[in-house]
Amino acid sequence: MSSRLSLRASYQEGSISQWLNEAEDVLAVFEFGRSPLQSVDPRHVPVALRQLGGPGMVEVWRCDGPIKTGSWDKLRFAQGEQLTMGHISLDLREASDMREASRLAYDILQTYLLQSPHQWPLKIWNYIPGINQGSGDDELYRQFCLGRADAVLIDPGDRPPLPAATAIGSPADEPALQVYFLAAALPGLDVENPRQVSAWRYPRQYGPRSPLFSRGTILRLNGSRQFLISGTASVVGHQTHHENQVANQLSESLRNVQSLLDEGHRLMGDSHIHHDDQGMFKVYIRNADDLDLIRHTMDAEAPAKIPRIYLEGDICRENLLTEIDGIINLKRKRS
Ligand code: 3EB
Repeated sequence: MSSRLSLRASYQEGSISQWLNEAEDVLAVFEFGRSPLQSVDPRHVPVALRQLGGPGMVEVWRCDGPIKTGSWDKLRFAQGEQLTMGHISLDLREASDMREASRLAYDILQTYLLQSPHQWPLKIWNYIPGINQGSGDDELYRQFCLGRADAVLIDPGDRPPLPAATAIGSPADEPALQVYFLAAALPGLDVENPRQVSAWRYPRQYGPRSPLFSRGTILRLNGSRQFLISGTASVVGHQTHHENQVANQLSESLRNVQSLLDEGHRLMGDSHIHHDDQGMFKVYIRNADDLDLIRHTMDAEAPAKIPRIYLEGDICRENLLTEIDGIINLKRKRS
């Protein structure tokens, strides 16, 4: 049986207008190195992080159509038959602080989802200007987590499915907090990483409110399965490993990704599925000078067939130098 992927995500050359105008199944086109405030179409998502090394690629998401687009409060969306992409960018010059902006973004996101046919976020990407500015609990990342927790209504006795997530710092002079997501009619299968403490259970030392995300979710549609991997760093247990050693941090992150994929297989009970075929990685790098070392490590240790791009971005803990996220398409082996 050949199952068609529900989300067809790839890195492509070519201009955004070409992708927006010449293909009918485009759910989103992500452009790097441009302010999110400059979106020209609901399907166009400019991301402030600069792409490092190599030809400028755009990220294209395609799915079964027809694709309907629109806006809802400050959110813009594109809705296919089974999947929705939505994005919000809030001008921080108009907000009192990061906590408030984050709460507002998540309020809008949740209110939108409640009335959407695709109510369940599978993964949320957060790009936060100056993420490490401020010290202790004033750090903008911690303030962002507070605002997110203010908005996200979770009964402490409950264990609702949490979306996967990425939270990365954009340039400090970028005016907009950006949140974008992929959502579907049913929740994904949550996967936690046995090597890592679940982020929502992090101890107090990392901030007043824990980050609310799962380590990964598996999207199951049309017989296809896709693993949406959260931002994965050199965190074992809850602690940063390999401080100041960028290549070792990336190796540890890749071990975490592998462990997460193994756990996903275990949960699905699918011994006949292998996963190194297709997908994409995004590698986030704090210091652009580390690009060569990072690239070398990826070439040596990550599956060669999976395309990757490198983005300049700060990681949510000052002592983390790199992080990786991605989408892995789980393919059935012929039996
Ligand atoms: C970590 O393991 C790294 O706050 O949404 C990764 C993915 C991280 C998502 C988030 C944070 C977030 O804690 C940081």
